[in-house]
Amino acid sequence: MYSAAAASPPPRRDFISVTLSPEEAVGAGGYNNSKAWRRRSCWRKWKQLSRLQRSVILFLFAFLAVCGVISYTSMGEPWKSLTNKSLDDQRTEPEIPGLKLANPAVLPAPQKADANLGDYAELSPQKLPKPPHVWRGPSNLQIKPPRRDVRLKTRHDTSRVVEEQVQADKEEKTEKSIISWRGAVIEPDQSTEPPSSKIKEPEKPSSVEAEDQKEPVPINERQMAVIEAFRHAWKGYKDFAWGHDELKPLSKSYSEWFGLGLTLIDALDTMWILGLKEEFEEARKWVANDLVFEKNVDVNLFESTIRILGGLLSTYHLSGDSVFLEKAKDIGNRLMPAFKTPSKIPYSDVNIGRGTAHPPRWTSDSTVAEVTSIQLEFRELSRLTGDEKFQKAVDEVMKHVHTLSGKNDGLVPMFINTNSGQFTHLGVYTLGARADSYYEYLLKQWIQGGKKENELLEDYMRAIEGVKKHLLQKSQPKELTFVGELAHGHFSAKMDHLVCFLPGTLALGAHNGLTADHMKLAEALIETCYQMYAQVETGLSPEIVHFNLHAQKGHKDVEIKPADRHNLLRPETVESLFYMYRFTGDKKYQDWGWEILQNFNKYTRVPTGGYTSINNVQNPSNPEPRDKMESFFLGETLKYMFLLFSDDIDLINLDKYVFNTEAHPLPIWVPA
Ligand code: DMJ
Repeated sequence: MYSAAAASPPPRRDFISVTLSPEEAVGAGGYNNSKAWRRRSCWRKWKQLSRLQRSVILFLFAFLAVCGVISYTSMGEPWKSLTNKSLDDQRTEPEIPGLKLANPAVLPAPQKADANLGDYAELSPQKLPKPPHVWRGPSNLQIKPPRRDVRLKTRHDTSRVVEEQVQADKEEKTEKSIISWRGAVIEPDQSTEPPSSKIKEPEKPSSVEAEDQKEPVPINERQMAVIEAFRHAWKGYKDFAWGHDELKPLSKSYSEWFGLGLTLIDALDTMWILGLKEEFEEARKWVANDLVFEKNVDVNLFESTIRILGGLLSTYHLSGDSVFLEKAKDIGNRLMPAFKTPSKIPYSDVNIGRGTAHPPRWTSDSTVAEVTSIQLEFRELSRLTGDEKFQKAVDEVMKHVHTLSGKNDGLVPMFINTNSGQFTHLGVYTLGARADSYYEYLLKQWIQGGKKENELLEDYMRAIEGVKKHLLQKSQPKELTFVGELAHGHFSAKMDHLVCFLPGTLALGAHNGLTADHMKLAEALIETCYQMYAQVETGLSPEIVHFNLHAQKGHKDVEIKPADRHNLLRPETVESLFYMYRFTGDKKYQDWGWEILQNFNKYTRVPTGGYTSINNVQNPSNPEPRDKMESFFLGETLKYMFLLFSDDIDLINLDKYVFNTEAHPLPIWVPA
């Protein structure tokens, strides 16, 4: 209300009550005057009140103050976190450029699955089985936890609901901070904590949620061709190498590495995904009855973890059959002596019968990629068994490596000493052999744990910046972006085929909210990896290429040295093609993969069964078969081919599963 009195302040302002908008007050002679005047007026009014009236008002003020304090304590943390968030933004932005997160964690706990393996009909390539969990996967392993109010209405049993409620309340109480990388929110860290010291109830894989039981997407012709290729490979293995590590398809025999049926175990989940029920059943029987780890044999910790432990765990998740979990626990326990070293950096080799471990004969070093690429599997084993020791051992390795000096802008050397725990052979940096999956597992552990373990993300982002700074170059004449190597300050234009995991990993990171730059780099690198096939006479990549940095008449981008022209049926390019197709939908990636499959068929297929590595990708008339089918051809290469040709994003949904480095899908964790 505006009054004439306000226009020129009255001489006895004490007794006049007016309400002014600030503008009015300013227009009427100044806001400060008006404020002072109001203060005095209030004080006089207060004095005029009776004692009782004053007490009542004071009591009301006190009551409101108490309410205010209570509501501040419940609201305070989020506010504090938001403040920390912007501080963190300022602090970290210059150090890790380009990091932008979009999708925070999505993680439920697995529930019980009743695998009814006997239900499938006979399978033929024309008529594939329709197990919904094949096409959808046990997707409730990783579906977003419903909001708490909604959660109560789901079809869980009562005790589960109560457990969830208690857990949710616990989570709310323990929430500490929200950390931000350039404006994106990462939920508070829960999963980095090792599992509680007492043995918990084991987790179980889940049955399929009703809403996930959609009609399967029909298999297309290219997928049929993959199934045919798998069956051909499997025929060779079954006829000549059953229960042994690797098929020698030409000599119709086998080779042993660990003597643990490596190819069979590596191929289990591929058979499940391809819908090869009959083959799967037969292999399952072998696992149940003939797979024995009580053997006086030295195994490589890394290889047996990614192929055997990883293969058993993923097959357990897909099938729900506890025989695979039992075997996984057995091998997991037998590998643990590797961690008994002065530095807790594990030895490379373990005798799984004797329970002893040792480094290779010539050194006390372990390979960096090996000790840092066993984490997804051991962490999952802890989650499933409730036994913290597995996760504790591998987390300790990551934490230690995180703190080590000797890195070059996030790039790691290739060796680490098991006594001192320090990097050795400093100054050599590669994304290829001996370092490759270190980078892959930084990102994938972060995803597995629900995007909360910030040290992993920090190391990953830093490393990719290191790659950009030190290892990226363009070739001539096609200007292909490639990842070279650095040795004591000297750049080498050498790139292993192994490095072709990188485009897929970068794309996966971008899909999980990291910077779009990573996707751009992924697109450039997958083109390069494809050219490593396309520019070669057989259309198959050699093990290693050297890129031309300067244009020379009659020279392509890719040069191959005689010692490097073999092809081991490796998966990395097909793996990255799969990620690229999933995330972009660009059919050229499928077409490139299709070309590669045809060339495998043309140059590596052995008529009597199986596929073979070759010695010379440059000689189409005689590629020189090596007489060996590596287990990863069935475990990885054909699996990624099949997934690449599929248009069903729920066929191993990448928001629910993370692939280990041997292509075994493991669930992304969800808070219980
Ligand atoms: C596989 O055992 C794994 O992919 C590993 O990470 C690298 N080498 C082979 C495949 O090339």
